[in-house]
Amino acid sequence: TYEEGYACWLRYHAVEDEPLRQSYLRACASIAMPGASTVLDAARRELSDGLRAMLGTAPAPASAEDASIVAGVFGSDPRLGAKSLTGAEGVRLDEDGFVIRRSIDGPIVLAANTERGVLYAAFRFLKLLQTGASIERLDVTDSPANRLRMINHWDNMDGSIERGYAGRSIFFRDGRFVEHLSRIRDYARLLASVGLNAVSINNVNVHAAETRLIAEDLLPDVARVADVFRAYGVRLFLSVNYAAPIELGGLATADPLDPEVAEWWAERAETIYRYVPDFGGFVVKADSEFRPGPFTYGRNHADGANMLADALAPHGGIVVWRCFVYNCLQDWRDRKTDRARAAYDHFKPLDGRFRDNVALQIKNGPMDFQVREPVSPLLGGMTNTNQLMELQITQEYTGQQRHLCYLVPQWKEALDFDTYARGEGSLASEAASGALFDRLIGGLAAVSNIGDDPNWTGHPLAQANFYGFGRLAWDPRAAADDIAREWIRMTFGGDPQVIRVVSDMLLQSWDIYESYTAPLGVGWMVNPNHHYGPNVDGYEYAKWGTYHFADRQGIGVDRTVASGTGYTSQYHSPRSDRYESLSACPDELLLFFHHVPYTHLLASGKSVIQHIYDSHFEGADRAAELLARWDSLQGAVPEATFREARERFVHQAEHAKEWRDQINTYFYRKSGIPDAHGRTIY
Ligand code: GCW
Repeated sequence: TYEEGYACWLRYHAVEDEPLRQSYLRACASIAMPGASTVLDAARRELSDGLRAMLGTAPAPASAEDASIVAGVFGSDPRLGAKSLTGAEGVRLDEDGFVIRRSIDGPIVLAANTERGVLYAAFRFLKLLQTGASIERLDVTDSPANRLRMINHWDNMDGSIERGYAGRSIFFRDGRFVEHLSRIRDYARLLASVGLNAVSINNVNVHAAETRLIAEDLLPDVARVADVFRAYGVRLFLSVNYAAPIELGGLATADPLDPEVAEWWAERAETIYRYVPDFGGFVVKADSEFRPGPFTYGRNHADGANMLADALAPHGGIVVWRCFVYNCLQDWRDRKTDRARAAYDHFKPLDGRFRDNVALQIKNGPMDFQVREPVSPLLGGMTNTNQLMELQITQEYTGQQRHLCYLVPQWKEALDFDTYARGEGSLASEAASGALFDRLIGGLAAVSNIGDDPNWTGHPLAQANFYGFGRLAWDPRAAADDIAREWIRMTFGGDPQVIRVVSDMLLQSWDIYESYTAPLGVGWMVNPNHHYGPNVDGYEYAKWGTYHFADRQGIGVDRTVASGTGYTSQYHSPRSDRYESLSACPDELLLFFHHVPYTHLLASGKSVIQHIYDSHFEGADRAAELLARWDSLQGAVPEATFREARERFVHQAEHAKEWRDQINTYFYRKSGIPDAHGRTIY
C-alpha cells in the first residue's frame, strides 16, 4: 500500500513480544506535558500516535504528579527538574539537547532546555521502543554535535528537481507553491525525527522564477511553508540570486560595496522577517558554473558574503556561502590548472575575513560528489571561519537511486578524516562542527534525495541515506553499521533475517558500486549533463577540466608538487606527504593524485590494469548477487517495497555489466595488455 513506503522509519510496528509490550504499556500508561505551543503539540501528538501504533493504546492524559511519562522544558514542572547545562557524566546539554530519565518505579522524564529539545526527546523515546530496548531504567543525555543540521533542496518552481531521482518537488508545481501542505508537514516530521533543524527549499541555481521568492507577492507562501516547518523545530532558508538587486530591484549593479545594493538587501531582509520571524537566512552559490557573484565587480567572496550577512544580522539570520567555485573551462593541454585546487585557492586567503554570521559550505571532496574523492583540504584549512561540510544524499554520481549505494560509510570516511590542522586527531567533523577552532556556527548540510514519489526516495533503500545523514548530522561519531541496523528495524521491523540481509547489502553497496565504475579515485567516467551510465571519455573530450588523461602509456592526474598541479600541498603534513608519495598514496586514490603506467604495481600487489579488470569483473558479479539476496526477502518485506526495489536491482545487475564491459574494453584497447585470467573483454 501507499503507506508502506511513505511512513519511512516512522512506521511504528506493533510490538509483538507480549511480555515486552506489557512492560512498555505499564511504563507508558499516562502522560503529562506542561505547557502549550506548536512544537510541544507536535511532540505530544508524536508520542500519542507512536505509542498507540506500537502498543495498541495511547497514554492517557494525567497530571504531572500521577503521570507515568512527564515531558517538557526544564522548570515547567518540578518533576522535570531545573534548567541544566550538563546531563549525565557531565555531557554538555545545548539548546537542542535533552535528557531521558527513569529511576526504579519513577516516572519517565523527557526534559530539555527548549521545546525543540522536548520534541527530539519524544522521537528518541519512541525509537527506544521501535528498536525493542528495555526502558525499565533510563539515563540518556544527548546533545547534537552540530548546531546547524541542514538539508538543501535543489527544487525549482516549475516542480522539477535538479539532480532529483524520486519524482517532482513537494514544494512547488507549475511555477507556484503547492496548495496543500500536508506532505510538507509529513516531511518536517521526518526531519525532526532525526534531529535535522534547517532546510533550504529552492535550488542553489536560482533562476528567474525563484529569484522572486524574496519578493512581496511570494513571501506569504514562503511564510506558510515556514510555519509548517517551525512546528517541527526546522528553520527555513532560501537560496538567493546574487544578481537579485538588478533582476528584482531594478538597480544598475549588484556590486556588494555599492551602498545602494547593501541597502536593497537590508530592506529585503527586513521584509522577509516580517513574514518569517525566525527565517534562517540565505544560501548562496555565487561565481560558480555561470551564476553571478562578486567577481563581476572585481570584489572577493568575503565582500560578497559580508554584505548579505550585514543585512541579515539584525534579525539573527546567517549566510551559507558555498565554496563550489572553480574555473569550469579548462583546456586539456593545460596540466597546471586544477579544479581540485580551486576552492582552497579562492577561500583560504580570505580566512578570518568573514562575518560571524557567515558559514562557508564546503563539499566533502574537492571535485564534486564522486564515488571516491579525497576530503577537501579546505576543511581544516581555514582556522578562523565558520565551516559547514556539504554532502550529497541525492545519488547524482552514485547510481541515481537506481543502483543501491548506502552512502553513510562514505560520509563516515569524510567525517573521520584526520586533517592534522591542530596535530593528530583533528577530525574533519570537528572542523565542520566548529569544535576544532571554537567557532559558534558549524555543522553539516546535504543535498536532499527526496521527491514526491510515494516512497519519497524512489529506491526504497535510499531512505537509509536520508535517515543516515540526519543521524550523522546529530552525531558524526555514530557508526555506519549501527545506523543501518536501526534504520532497518524501524523501517521493516525486527525480523532477524531481514536485518542481516539488508544490513549486509547496505554496508557493501558503496564498495560494490565503486568497483564497477571509475577506478582508483579517478572519477568522472559518466555521461556529461545527466551524469548517469558509463562514458569513459565523456568528460575527456568536454571542456569542463575534469580529465583523466588516459593514453596508451597510463592514466591519472598528477597533482603532486614535484611534477603536477601542486594540489597535495593544500593538506597539512603528514597527510600532504602521504598523497605526494607514489608509494604511500592509498590505492583507492592513486589515480586522483598520480599519473602512472598501466603496469604500475599497487600496494595490493596487483598492477593497475589487472586491478581494473579484477574489480570490474567482481563488481558486476556482486551487483548480480544483490538481486539474488533481495529475492530471498520476498514475503519478509512489504510487497510494494519488494517490487520497487527488485525492479531496480534487476536494472543494477544489467547496468553493472555494461559498466564492466565498457571500462574493461576501453583499457584493454588503450593498453594492449590482456587480462591475466583470460576473461571475456570485448
Ligand atoms: O554536482 C554539480 C551538479 C549541479 C549542481 C552543482 C552545485 C546545483 O551537477 O547540478 O548545481 O554541482 O553543487 O552547485
